[in-house]
Amino acid sequence: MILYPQAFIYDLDGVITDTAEFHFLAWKKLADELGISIDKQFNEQLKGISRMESLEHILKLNSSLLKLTSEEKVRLANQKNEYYLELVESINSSNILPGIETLLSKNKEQNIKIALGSASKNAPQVLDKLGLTKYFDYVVDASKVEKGKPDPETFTTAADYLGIPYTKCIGIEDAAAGIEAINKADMFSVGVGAVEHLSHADYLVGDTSELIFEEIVKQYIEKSVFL
Ligand code: B16
Ligand code: MG
Repeated sequence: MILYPQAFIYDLDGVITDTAEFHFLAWKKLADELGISIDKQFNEQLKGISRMESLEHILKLNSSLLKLTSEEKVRLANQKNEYYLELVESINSSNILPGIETLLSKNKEQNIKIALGSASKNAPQVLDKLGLTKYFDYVVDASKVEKGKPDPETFTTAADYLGIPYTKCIGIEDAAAGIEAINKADMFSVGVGAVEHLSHADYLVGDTSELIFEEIVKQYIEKSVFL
């Protein structure tokens, strides 16, 4: 029997909108203040992981900072979030990445459920600013899970809420940790980005404008048939 997908679960940063750039700029500002230099290559490992885990990765670059107390670490993470919120303050629907609203409309048209699977505590707020909340049947953000990506919990929590088997879900991600989470959840993974980071995706596109509903479903069905 050919399986037709029943839910699409979207990552937020780097898939729906490019706030990934704002996360980078906010971390860079904090890192500069700590005398640590980070670049975009380093930033790839921060994509999709939680705020505190990202901070720990940055602090590892200067061993003298690893002994900071947990209170000091929380203060630094809050500071980064303030920088981030200043940057996202001005976003609106013009910041939706190409192809995304068409794909969401197609999902609705085909009665496919839509969920968000984001590691960001700011996800509901960002979705609102973009004017996209109306499309989503469920939103999973960092407050709803115990284990972040690459653990599958973000994606399985969304599917469980929607009552849809994992094999009938398609997850879309721009981060290596996110693709790993989708694969571990036994869902079909769609990667957006470069093959050097996302070679483990079931289907890979270069950017969001290439996220064509019919093509994603075709790739999903082909994989299901060969299972
Ligand atoms: P916040 P996603 C992730 O969002 C970002 O990719 C990652 O860089 C960020 O550290 C994480 O959210 C936490 O974000 O500080 O806003 O809670 O890609 O899973 O949508
Ligand atoms: Mg992302």
